[in-house]
Amino acid sequence: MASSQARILADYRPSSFTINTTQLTFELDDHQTRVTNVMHIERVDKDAPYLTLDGEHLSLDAISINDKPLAEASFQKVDNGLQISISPELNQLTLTIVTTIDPVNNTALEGLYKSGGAFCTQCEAEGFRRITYYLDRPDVMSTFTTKVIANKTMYPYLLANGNKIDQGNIGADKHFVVWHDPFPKPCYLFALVAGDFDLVTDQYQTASGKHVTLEIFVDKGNASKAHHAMESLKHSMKWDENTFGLEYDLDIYMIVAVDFFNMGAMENKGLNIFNSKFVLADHESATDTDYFNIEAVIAHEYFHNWTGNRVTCRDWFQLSLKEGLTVFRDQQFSADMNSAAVTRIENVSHLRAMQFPEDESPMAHPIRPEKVVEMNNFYTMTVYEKGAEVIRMIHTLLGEEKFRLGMDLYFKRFDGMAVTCDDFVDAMADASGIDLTQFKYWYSQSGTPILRVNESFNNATGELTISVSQINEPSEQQSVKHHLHIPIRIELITDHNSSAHLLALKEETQTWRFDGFEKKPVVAFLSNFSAPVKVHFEQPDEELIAIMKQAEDDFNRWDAGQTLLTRYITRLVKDDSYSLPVDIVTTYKYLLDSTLDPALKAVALKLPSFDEVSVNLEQVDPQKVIAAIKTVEAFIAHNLENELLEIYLGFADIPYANKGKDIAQRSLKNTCLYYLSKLSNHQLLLSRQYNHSDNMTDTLASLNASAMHNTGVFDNLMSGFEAKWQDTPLVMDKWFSLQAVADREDIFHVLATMEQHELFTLNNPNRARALIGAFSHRNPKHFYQESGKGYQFLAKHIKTLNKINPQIASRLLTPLIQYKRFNEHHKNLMLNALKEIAAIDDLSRDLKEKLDAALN
Ligand code: 7ML
Ligand code: ZN
Repeated sequence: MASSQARILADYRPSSFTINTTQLTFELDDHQTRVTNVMHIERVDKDAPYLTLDGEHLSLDAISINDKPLAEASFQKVDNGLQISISPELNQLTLTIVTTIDPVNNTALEGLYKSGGAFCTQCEAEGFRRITYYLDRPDVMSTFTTKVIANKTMYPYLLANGNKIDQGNIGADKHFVVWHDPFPKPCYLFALVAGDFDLVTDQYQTASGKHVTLEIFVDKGNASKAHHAMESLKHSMKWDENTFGLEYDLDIYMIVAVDFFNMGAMENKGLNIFNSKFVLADHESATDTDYFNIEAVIAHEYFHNWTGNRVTCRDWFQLSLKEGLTVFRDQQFSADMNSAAVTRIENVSHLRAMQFPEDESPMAHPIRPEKVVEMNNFYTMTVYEKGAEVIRMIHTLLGEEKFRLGMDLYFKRFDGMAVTCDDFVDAMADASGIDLTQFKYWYSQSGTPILRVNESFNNATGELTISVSQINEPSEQQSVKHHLHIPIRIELITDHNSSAHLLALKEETQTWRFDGFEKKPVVAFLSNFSAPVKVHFEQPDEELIAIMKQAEDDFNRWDAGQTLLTRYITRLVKDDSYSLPVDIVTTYKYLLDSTLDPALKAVALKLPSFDEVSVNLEQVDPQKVIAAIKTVEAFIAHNLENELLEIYLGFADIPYANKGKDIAQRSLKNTCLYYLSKLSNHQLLLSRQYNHSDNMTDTLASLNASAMHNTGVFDNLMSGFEAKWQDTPLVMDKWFSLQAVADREDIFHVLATMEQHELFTLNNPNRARALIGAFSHRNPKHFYQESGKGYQFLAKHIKTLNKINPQIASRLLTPLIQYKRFNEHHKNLMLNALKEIAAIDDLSRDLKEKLDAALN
């Protein structure tokens, strides 16, 4: 039984032993893979009598010290590990451990497992302990040599970290390869892959002239879908050289795409392993969003080579050290490679929809958590996305140049080491001369701060006064919260121009004065979303409209529109007879007619999602929120019919191209289609677009609109789609998701049919997410049905997944543990579903931690 002891940040102690070198030999077999692990170990703490190694789901075959088998009395199995007594005079030793593991039955997909026909590994955070007994903690760094032995025909490629140093045959049908990674690393960065693949290769020459071989391994027949990934990799390598002066450090960089993977991808040194959905793309099977995401994930994993691998985390509480920083880096890269404004807008709406609710949930935690039961539960929106916002604030406070000096100093001080978030912030402060002492509270406090803004204008003196208060609500974990150091960008907009300012809020309340105005300027507050906060600012609707039209910063223009729309939706939630003002329509007409980038027009037209609206409400009545959003949607569709149709038809028959301009036009065209197809007289556009489409973006847009508007053609189009794509699982995931998000009365019947579909299996995380994840996150109308059937449906699958794959089960639990924000009726229904899950026996550590927090 998994132990559910919490680990505490304050209890951190360095390891009593180090492992200087690790030699692994894998004799691969479906059910009985033998792992021989030879470690050169050194005692650091002279008084330590025991060496305690981590290990789970292992069967121990042999153990020896300096080639002498250990007597039974000198070691014992303990909870999730092995305790070995080391005689006091033995300060250096060679420990050899042989274990057997069962990759085929490893459905948790942690450690060594089989994905399709290939062996592969996932060790972060604590999966290496399912491969062999080890000091499975990131501050124990070792050089790894890995020998892989397997059948030659079934597994022609045998891969591990580093450089290939030897290979040969063993008997008639086996072969072996030996890999050596010269960079000491924690075991969570270990990787092994064995299988038969198509290989796409390329070359990269670094700024200093080093030649690097680039290899991408994909399932047979998929080589033509790996080119975008390869281009993205080369762009990432160049970008990191140009932006941070960081070059790649090994002779070879390998990426393997696998179908069974819990997360997006993994940065194992020299051998990244990817969920195939973040590698494979061609325009017939992948959308513009898929292309964007592949580029971002390839970049993210590549950037980890410096922020994560060369400098790693001291302990898992410091996860945001590498993840927040690497997400910030991949966001900056994406902004440089695509529309910077649209990229930023999408990052922010993602944060608001996903991280803000998490920060109000029973699992709320600071970006550097202080208490962890199951580490897998902390790969969160908070650690990643809020973590990236915290790095971005440092970037804002320091400016581009000093931020670069800080990064340089960080690598100079800590290359090859396992360090803390404090170490990072100290490097930033020391390099820039800027005091970040108060800023560090961003690492230790959970919750979304609220900024309350007041303004006043003195007509006689022409002076504008802005005062800002910060509210950091106490939470269960933290009863007292400190004031934070918050960078606030603003724009002051007059009839003639706009000026930008950066304010640093450090006190509870501060006031700033600006003079020289003839009449009151309009304040666009929190330009570019300069801090991850909520803003309470009673700004007149007309001023929001002025910002939408006139602000210099594109983010501000979008954000003012979202604030206005959220207001309309909220008014409708309170009073469904509220009659919507036409201002928004007039403004949209103005914007649509302007020369604004079509991609920005598209995001401006997109309404805030159910989650974005709900997170700003005291108590959520979900059906009212959904009805209000639909009312605004219909209002826009009716009042902008002609404009939307004109734009739509203008872009309708442009052949596919993969350029920024084309992507932007498709985005606007499909937003228009979405609105137009709400009107019965334009629903024919859906099957017309579906039938004429030469790319997946347009195909999916027509199907999605058809699903959301409950149109008569949906089932028919979906059958055609299934017939065409039934042999391409990644595309069928889109089909499963469309089935799951449809607005139809028989949705639970549809879901039940999908579970029976021959391609559907809960064992594959992508399939599980495509159906169950999509239903619970992207079909609020039916997930939050008054009947509670949505919660029951989710609970049923979580119970099944608890045994198959606890990590995926735990991720899917997210909407249920946010029950506190909902009205009594829904709260009770969700609580019942949670209690039902909590009642099963053999509850995984992952689920138990969250349920304990939610039901406390
Ligand atoms: C974030 C990852 C994990 C978990 C990937 C697993 C990773 C840990 C791994 C941004 C882009 C792509 C993937 C992820 C992500 C949750 C999210 N180290 O590299 O962070
Ligand atoms: Zn990462």
